Amino acid sequence: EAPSGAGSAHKFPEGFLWGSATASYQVEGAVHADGRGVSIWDTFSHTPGKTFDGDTGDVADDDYRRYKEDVQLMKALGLHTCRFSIAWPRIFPEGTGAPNPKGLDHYNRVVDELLANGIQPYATLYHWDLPQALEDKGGWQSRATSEAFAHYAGYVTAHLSDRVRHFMTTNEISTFTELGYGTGTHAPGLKLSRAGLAQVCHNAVLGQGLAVQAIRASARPGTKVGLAENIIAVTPVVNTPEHIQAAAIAMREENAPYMNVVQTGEYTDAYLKRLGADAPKFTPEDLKTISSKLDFAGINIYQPTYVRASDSPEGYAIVPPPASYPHMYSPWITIGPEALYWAPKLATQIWNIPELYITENGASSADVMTPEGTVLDTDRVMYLRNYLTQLHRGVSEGVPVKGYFLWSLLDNYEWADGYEKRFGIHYVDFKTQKRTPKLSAAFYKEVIARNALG
Ligand code: PNW
Repeated sequence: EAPSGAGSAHKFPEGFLWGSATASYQVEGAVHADGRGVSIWDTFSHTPGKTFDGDTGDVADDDYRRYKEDVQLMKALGLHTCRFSIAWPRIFPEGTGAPNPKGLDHYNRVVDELLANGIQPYATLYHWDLPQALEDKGGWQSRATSEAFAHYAGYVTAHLSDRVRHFMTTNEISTFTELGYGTGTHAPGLKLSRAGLAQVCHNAVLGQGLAVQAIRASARPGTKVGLAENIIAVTPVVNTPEHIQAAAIAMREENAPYMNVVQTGEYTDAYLKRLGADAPKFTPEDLKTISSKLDFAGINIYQPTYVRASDSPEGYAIVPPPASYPHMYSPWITIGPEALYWAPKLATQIWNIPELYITENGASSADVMTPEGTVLDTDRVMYLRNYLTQLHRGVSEGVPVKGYFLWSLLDNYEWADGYEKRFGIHYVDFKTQKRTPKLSAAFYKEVIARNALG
């Protein structure tokens, strides 16, 4: 008799979508192919001292040329869906003006290849590769970029929405604004004043809203529009009503200029008060545009932010992790599986979201290839198993999560961390471009096959 412990534990609902996620600049390479324009990440990564070891996305996973092989990796896993991003500078090399048909052709081929293999494409329109020509005119500091983004979004969706039925406008507005224009650790590497950064955030959420409107105007009827946002995943320190209530307040306030304004059309009083004279300049019309109705929302969740009730005017306090708190290979990925229970639950309740996706979840590991040619990433498997268990807990309580996209299919260009931090469930030898499934790929394949964790 087989030992117990395996079986149908933690079954997900029928039709739950299992996917993987990638982004154009992190996997494509081929930065000069077929008329692609320069993006801010080309400029930034080629600026000495900005990225780990001077790493750039010039070659990355060479997925621009190897996409068929990568679709076969997805098929072998049994994926139902895949999230990928479209490089704006391939479509409009200068950001605006004349489109580049060869750029669009590439994504036509990718979409056709996915569909031919039974994989539903979910496309992100902006995963941080802003055309450099727009940055030269102020980038997200300028409202002209918000308008150019909407135009690009309408153009792409007009051409792909006969086959791509789900689009995400932006990926992680909070990350690309704060790191790109605040700390300067991501492209374009600016350190603006508090007021300057607040205006960048405003222009980015405005661009998101304008893009939603442009997509509604030009895409095939029934095309679903959402976004993928790295919300602060507030998690009550103790599961008692007072701390859960504090986490709900924190969900609004901590995400005030990002997901909260997108969902509600209002900047919170606390946010405006905190910024005072540095608050962004906006009109009531802007707020209506920013909160244009979405069909679904995506949240990227890697780590928890612990919250407790407090006597402060806000009614909550953030609890920072002590130095001993465990994390994955990237120090910022502190391990808190219950974030994948609380964040979807609170987000869907507070913002009344009808359809939610986990558009990214995953982790870096200090992966090494064994002499036998495998990668035994038991830490990533541990991480995924525990986070998915908490996701399951929410789904079985009725939290409307429709699908999960694991970051990432492949080791890839991890922005300022270059190739040092690997997030893939397939190992990539960056000298030969050989892909090898890690232990985590075998784990994920089993989860998908059983639609369950056990
Ligand atoms: C996300 N942080 O980025 C992105 O959407 C991906 O492109 C990226 O590869 C993935 O997560 C893993 O990092 C983030 O410092 C980058 O908090 C940095 C942070 C969060 C998200």
